Amino acid sequence: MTETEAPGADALQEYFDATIARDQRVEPRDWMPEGYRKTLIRQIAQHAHSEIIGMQPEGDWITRAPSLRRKSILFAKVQDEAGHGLYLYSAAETLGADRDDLTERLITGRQKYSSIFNYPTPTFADVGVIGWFVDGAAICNQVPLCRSSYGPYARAMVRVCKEESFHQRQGYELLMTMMSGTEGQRAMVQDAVDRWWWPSLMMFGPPDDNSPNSERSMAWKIKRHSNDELRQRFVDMTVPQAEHLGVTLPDPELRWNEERGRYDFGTPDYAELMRVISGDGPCNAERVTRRRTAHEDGAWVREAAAAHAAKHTARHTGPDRTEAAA
Ligand code: BYC
Repeated sequence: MTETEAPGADALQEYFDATIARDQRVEPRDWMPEGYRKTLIRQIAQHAHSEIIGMQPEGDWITRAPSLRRKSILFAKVQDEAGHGLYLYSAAETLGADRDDLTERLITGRQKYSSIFNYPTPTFADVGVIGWFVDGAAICNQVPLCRSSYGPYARAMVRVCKEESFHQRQGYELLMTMMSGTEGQRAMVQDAVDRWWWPSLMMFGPPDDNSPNSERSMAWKIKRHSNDELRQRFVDMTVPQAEHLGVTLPDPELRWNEERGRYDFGTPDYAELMRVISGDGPCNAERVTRRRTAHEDGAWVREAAAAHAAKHTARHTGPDRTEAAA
């Protein structure tokens, strides 16, 4: 190929394949196959929506936190999740997605978000268990995404994971405090553990033999490990933490497998996962309605910001300012 000649489709594909094979990053201005772009937009948008909808179950406890310390910790945690959503929407924009369009798809039920946020949070122990299980699962799933092949997504994950680790410890510390409290508090923790364990295992997605996107996403190195492998890592990490805390995980099949050097565990109810993903979970309607209302109520802020930006642009790009002043 001469310097002036534009590379053909085969050469572009070859360059892309070599970038993936060498474990290098694909960047926004690089050529990429349309399927790769679409898969990334799908996953990143779902991930962003999960962070934003994920503010609701815990956010419900901000006004009812039992002390000023717990309130300020929870406030900061929920605010971090908003930040994660914003980095991720920005990463999706680098692929040509439009943020308004993504929001529209979320509030009209055309794009997914994580199943886990469709479960209720009836007690303050849920805040602790979400930090421990849900942020713990997020760490297992997202640390490998720091090595995802798409640069902006991988880089966003670095900070997100640091914050999720902090959130997980926050949740665990809250539960340790409750477990050293009254009988009633200990029962509240065990009840929250019983309710969140199986939905947390479902966060990792359907089993590998029923995961239509995994093979392609792993070949492109968007995903680095399969759903089942990450679920297993989460179980292996969490069982000793449960023992230390003094709670029982609600799975009679859970036991150490000497041969595998890993825990055996029961099968999550994947029919329930599919029901929740398709919109029929305990809180799906409530979560989406609340997000839609917040979006509509915020219309005046977007209009004001757009009017301000237009005024600013006109001031700096309008007719010569010395002429205008004359
Ligand atoms: N919930 O072929 P599969 C957080 C969908 S927020 C809903 O295995 P893939 C936090 C899947 O999208 C963290 N949908 O798909 C925030 C696909 O549907 P489509 C959220 C699910 O993409 C606040 C279909 O089922 N984390 O940490 O290869 C407070 C078939 O699945 C779910 C992320 O978003 C589910 N659980 O793998 C605290 C991580 N599972 O699009 C914490 C990034 C599957 O084909 N995402 N589906 O119609 C991923 O790693 C992957 O997208 C998944 C699924 C592992 C989730």
